[in-house]
Amino acid sequence: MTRAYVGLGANLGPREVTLLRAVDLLAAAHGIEIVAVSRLRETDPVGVVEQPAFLNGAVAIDTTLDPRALLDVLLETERALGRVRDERWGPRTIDLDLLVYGDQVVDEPGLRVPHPRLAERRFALDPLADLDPALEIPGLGNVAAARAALD
Ligand code: GSY
Repeated sequence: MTRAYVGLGANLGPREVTLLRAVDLLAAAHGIEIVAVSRLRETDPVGVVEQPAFLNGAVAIDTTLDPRALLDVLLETERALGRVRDERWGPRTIDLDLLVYGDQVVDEPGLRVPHPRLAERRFALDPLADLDPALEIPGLGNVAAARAALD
């Protein structure tokens, strides 16, 4: 069993309903147990700024799935909630990012863990701090230090 952390984001449609539905779908997935859900925060868009505000959060899970199988569940959950992958940095009904998977570092086509932009994303680090400020992110230090480095 591995403790992993998944980022939640949405900036189209009924954002909170969609994010909570995503948590329900993950809870129902084989090989995933929900450990805790962070606060959901309204955040300004990063990257393409001319788009609606996001609602962001994160969930801690315990999983028997390997990182690739977990990613497949996240992508399937996005599809079930109506995500269409068109514009890379554009608005989305739901975004599920595999942020951290235990102490593992994965660098494969289509799958990099820890998430390669985690260090620069306050909208991802703040929810992780809700869940476990002492969490060690491989290659980055703990969550509290990563947030302090952003200040
Ligand atoms: O995968 C990240 C999607 N995204 C976000 C987001 O989730 N929150 C904020 N605040 N800005 C973002 N820009 C992108 S792309």
